[in-house]
Amino acid sequence: MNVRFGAVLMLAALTAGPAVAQQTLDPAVAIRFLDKDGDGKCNLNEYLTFQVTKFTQSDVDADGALQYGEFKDSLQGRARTNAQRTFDAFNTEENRKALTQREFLGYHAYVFKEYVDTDRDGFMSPEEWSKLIGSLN
Ligand SMILES: [Ca+2]
Ligand SMILES: [Ca+2]
Ligand SMILES: [Ca+2]
Repeated sequence: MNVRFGAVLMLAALTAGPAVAQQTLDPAVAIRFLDKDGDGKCNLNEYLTFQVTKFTQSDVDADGALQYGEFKDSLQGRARTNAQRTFDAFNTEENRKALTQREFLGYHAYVFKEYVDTDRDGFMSPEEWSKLIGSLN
């Protein structure tokens, strides 16, 4: 999968409203992009691999951690509204001024389990992807 497609996916997933995302990106295509081990499904690790990319993109000053503003900018919709509470809850390690990558991934593992994988089978299905995109609006 090329870099340009990744960028399109990222934009569709993270910045577009549901209507735009549905026009530009088939959920099955999104899952295929995230599916690194080729089993046709997106598990937690594959989801977190995607979030590592997002962490790097969101770390604007490239100091290896997300300051509150950087973290907030990485979120959409309701998650963004709750950014301060999330930041405080997951900011538990020694660096208290910013989220380390481990803390950031801890947050997204929580999101995957609580909000993405709604049928709790351990994978994000195309349907669950669609719901996630819809909820970002
Ligand atoms: Ca997979
Ligand atoms: Ca930073
Ligand atoms: Ca699932």
